[in-house]
Amino acid sequence: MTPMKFSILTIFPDMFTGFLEHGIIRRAMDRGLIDTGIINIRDHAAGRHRVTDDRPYGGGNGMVMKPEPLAGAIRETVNRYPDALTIHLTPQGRVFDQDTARELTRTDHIVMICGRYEGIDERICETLVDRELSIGDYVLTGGEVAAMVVIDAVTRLLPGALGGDHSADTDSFADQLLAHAQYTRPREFEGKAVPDVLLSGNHREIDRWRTESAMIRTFLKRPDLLTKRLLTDEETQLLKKWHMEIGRIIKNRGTNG
Ligand code: 9D3
Repeated sequence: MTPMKFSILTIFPDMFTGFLEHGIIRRAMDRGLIDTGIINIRDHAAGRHRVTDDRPYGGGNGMVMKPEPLAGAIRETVNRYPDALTIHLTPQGRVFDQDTARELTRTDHIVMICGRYEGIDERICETLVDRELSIGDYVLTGGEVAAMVVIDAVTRLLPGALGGDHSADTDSFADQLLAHAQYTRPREFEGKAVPDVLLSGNHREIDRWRTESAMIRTFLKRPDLLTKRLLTDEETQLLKKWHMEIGRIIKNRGTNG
């Protein structure tokens, strides 16, 4: 299989070296699941100083990325790979989520444009960009970290990226719940023991405990995730069990008002 390709356009190529050299991303590169190309936008800038930014028309604070170097960098990449999807990382984009990550795994080649300063000249957005993505409602200093987030989330979904059987991970239903609590050795740490059921070897009981742990944690920490999601029979049974237990607590205590 030919690797999924990410071409990254940036004025800070060194920001990506550490990211690409470690862990699952490194392994996905070594295994030929992904390929990355870092294109320095400055290499497409003209003049002795290779300037990539300029003052905004109309005045105001900050600088804007000039269109010519961006157009040069984008066109060089897209001419070579005409089917590439061009994504601009920008606070104006639709917010990237797990569904988008799953969708992007079906793309052969993504060109990522990382802006700096106040952003890029609008004419680039209008003519050379297929899609805009944000990674959330907070202010970053540029698109590079956002590009790494997208590459990270997409790469780990590619078959073979995680090693072992992580097919459950591609199940959209599974990742709408928080993970269950996790423990490793030692059996007792600073006076706190690992739940007995996890040492019992009873895998049906362990699975039930993990489902309940995941449900409780999601209900307490991210109830918004639960209300959006359909429930399995087992999950419905757990909610009914809590509902009954809570009902008993309320009935036995009365009110304080
Ligand atoms: C304070 C500057 N803002 C004025 C309204 C605009 C602005 C310009 C450029 C804010 C942030 C940035 C740099 N951010 C990105 O390039 C970026 C980003 C982000 O800031 N948040 C979430 N996702 C992304 S993707 C790219």
